[in-house]
Amino acid sequence: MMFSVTDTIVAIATPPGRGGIGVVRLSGPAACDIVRGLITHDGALQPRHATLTRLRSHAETASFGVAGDVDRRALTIDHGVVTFFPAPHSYTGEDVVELSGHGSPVVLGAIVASAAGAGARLAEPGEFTLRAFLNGRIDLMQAEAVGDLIDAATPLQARAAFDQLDGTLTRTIADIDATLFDLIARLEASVDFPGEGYHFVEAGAVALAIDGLIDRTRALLADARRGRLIREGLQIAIVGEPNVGKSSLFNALVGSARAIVTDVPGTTRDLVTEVVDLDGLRVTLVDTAGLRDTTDPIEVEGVARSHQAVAVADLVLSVEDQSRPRSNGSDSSEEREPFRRADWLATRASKVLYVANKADLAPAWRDDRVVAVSAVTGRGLDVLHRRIAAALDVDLQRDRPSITNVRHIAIVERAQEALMRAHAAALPENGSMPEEFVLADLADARAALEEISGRRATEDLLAHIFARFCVGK
Ligand SMILES: Nc1nc2c(ncn2[C@@H]2O[C@H](COP(=O)(O)OP(=O)(O)OP(=O)(O)O)[C@@H](O)[C@H]2O)c(=O)[nH]1
Ligand SMILES: [Mg+2]
Repeated sequence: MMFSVTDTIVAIATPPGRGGIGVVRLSGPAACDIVRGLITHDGALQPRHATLTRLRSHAETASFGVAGDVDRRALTIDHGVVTFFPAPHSYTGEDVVELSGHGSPVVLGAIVASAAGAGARLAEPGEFTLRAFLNGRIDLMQAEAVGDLIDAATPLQARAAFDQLDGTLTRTIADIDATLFDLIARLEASVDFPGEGYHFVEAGAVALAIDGLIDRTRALLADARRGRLIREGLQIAIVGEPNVGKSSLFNALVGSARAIVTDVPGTTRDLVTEVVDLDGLRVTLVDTAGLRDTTDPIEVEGVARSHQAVAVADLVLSVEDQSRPRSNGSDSSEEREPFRRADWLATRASKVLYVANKADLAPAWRDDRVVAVSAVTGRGLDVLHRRIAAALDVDLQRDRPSITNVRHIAIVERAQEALMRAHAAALPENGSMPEEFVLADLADARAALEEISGRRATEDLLAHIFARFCVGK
C-alpha cells in the first residue's frame, strides 16, 4: 500500500493544532473530482489560480441527532481557497488540489473525512514526497532534504537542507556519475573490440581519470563530519557535584527556567534535555543529577543516568563551584590534580570542557584551565560558547558542506573504495589488469552512486527513509 501510486491520497498538510490557516492536500487522478464535492464553486478550477469558495463537509445527519434520517448532507463549514496544480507540474507530479481553510482541527478533519468518504485514501507519512520521488520530480537526496528542512532546528541546518533540496549534492553526484559513465563506455568499447587493444582509452589515462574521480569523492567526504554535525546536531552533557549550579547553567544556555533550581543539593534527579541553537549548531543539552555517593534510591538512579549521559555525549561540561574550596581539598597544593573526577571523565567522555561556575562570588580557588562563568549574571557565557565550538572543532563560518547525511557518507565511502580498487587495477606499473577488472570496480562505484540518488533504492530503504516524515508531507 505504501507504494501504490494509482489512488488519490488526502491529508492535512499543516501542523496539528489550531492556526490562522490550515491546508488539506489531495494528490492523485481523482483529486479534482473529489474536491468538486467539497466546494461550492462550480466552474472549472483554473490551474494554479487561487479560487475563493465555500468548503463543505458531508456529515451523516444522524450524527447531528436527526433520528431516522441518515442522508449524507453537505454542510458549509468554512470559507476557503482552492488551488489546483495539474500534473505533471505539481509537487507530486500528479494532479494536486490544495484546500486552505481556517486552521481549525475540526474543520480540516471534517474536510479530510469527507474526501475519504468520496474515495480518497488517507496518506501515509511522507507519501506526498514519496510520490514526488517515484514520479521523478525529485531524487532521493532531495526527498531526504525535504525531511531535513522540515526538521531543521537552526538556520544553518535549514540552509544546508535547502541547498540539497535545490540540488547541489544532486549535481555533484551527477557530475561524478557522468564522468564515470563516459569512462565505462570507452573501456567497454575496448573490451568489445579487443583487436584494437587500449585504443579507445590508454591505460595511463584510465588511471588518471579514476584518480580525478577519487579526488572528487575525497573533497565531498572531507567536509562530511562537519556536515553531519550540522544535520544531526550533537549532545552536550552538564555534569558535576550537587549544587554547583549545573541546572542554573543549563537554564542560562537554554534561555529559560527549564530545569528546577534550588539551594538543596540533589535537586536534579533525572536527565533534563532541551534542544538549543548554539551559534548555529543544533545542540541537545542534557542536565544531569549531581554526582555523589548516596543511598536515596531515586538519586542513585539519577546518578546512573548521569553516567549514561556522559558516555553518549559528544562533549561534557564538567562544572565546579568556584566559590567553595575544591572538594578534594587539594586546592592549596601546587601539584594538585585539577579535578577529582578528571580521570574518571577522561575514560568515559569523548571530550571534556572544565567550567567554574558562580564566578560572581569571591573565588575560593583559581585555575587557568577552567572557563569561569556565572549562570546567574551570564558572565563568561560568551567565552563558554566559543570554547564549546572550539572543543567540537566545527568551523561554522565556512561554506555549507554539501554532504550531511550518514547514508550518503557511507555510500560515497563505498564508491571511493571501488574507485581505489579500479585505480590500482588500471595502473600501468601494476601491469594494467584487463579492462574487465577495472570495469567491474567502476560498475560498483556507479551502483553506489545510484543508491544515493535513489535510482537503485530498495523498497525497504524507501520505507525507512519516508517513515520518519510526518503525515501530510
Ligand atoms: N551566586 C551564584 N549562585 C548560583 C550560580 N549558579 C547557581 N547558583 C545557585 O546555586 C544553587 C544550586 O543551583 P542548581 O542549579 O540547582 O545546582 P545543580 O548543580 O543543578 O544542583 P543539583 O541538581 O542538586 O545537583 C542555587 O541556589 C542557585 O541559585 C551562580 O552562577 N552564582
Ligand atoms: Mg540540578
